[in-house]
Amino acid sequence: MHVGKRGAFIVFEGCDRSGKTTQSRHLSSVLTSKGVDIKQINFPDRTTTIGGMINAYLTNTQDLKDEVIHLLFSANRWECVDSIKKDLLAGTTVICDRYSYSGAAYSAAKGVDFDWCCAPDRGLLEPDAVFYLKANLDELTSRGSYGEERYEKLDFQRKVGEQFDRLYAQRSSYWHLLDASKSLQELQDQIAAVADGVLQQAAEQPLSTIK
Ligand code: FDM
Repeated sequence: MHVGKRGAFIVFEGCDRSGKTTQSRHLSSVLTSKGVDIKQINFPDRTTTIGGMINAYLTNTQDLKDEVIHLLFSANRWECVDSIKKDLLAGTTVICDRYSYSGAAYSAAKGVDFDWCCAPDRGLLEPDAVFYLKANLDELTSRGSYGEERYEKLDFQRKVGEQFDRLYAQRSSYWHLLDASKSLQELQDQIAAVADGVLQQAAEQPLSTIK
């Protein structure tokens, strides 16, 4: 049996272009430089068979019913649950770019029932902390136009933002709201300050699952 302290499960969420990828990579390198064992992952994981189906959908080469793609996104997380758990129990901190909450926010933004959207992810590992980069959509578009993928449209991103706000309101105890319009440096400092406490707390707590 492993007797050391477990790693923390840290998730970054937010609309497209809110800076999640930049900030999650930066946190990984800051913690690595402090000697923390880190694994960086992201969802969707497009490298698996299910991930390939998701990629075909996102790049508009295949159409799927809203419910079908929703369940594929969830299955893509379920296929990774054992490896995430193994890493955490071995003491590795897992930093994840998008997770279950993107699943609910993007599908609910299309009009799929919110509770139905949350149901398939019950039982997945619950993060110790979620950094929610809340974007002012008008400011984000000034960073350049959206790309070519299916969801990269301003009106849709607004609806996704409303769903993220709803998720945040229900989970504010472990979600950390960040203003994505702040400078990279300000955000990095804010995240690093919270992360230290998250790692310490996680080490003392058992893993929990999404209810
Ligand atoms: N996305 C991502 C979903 O719609 N559901 C999910 O469960 C996840 C994890 O996929 F538009 C959407 C969010 C985004 C797209 O994400 C691809 P990246 O981060 O741009 O690869």
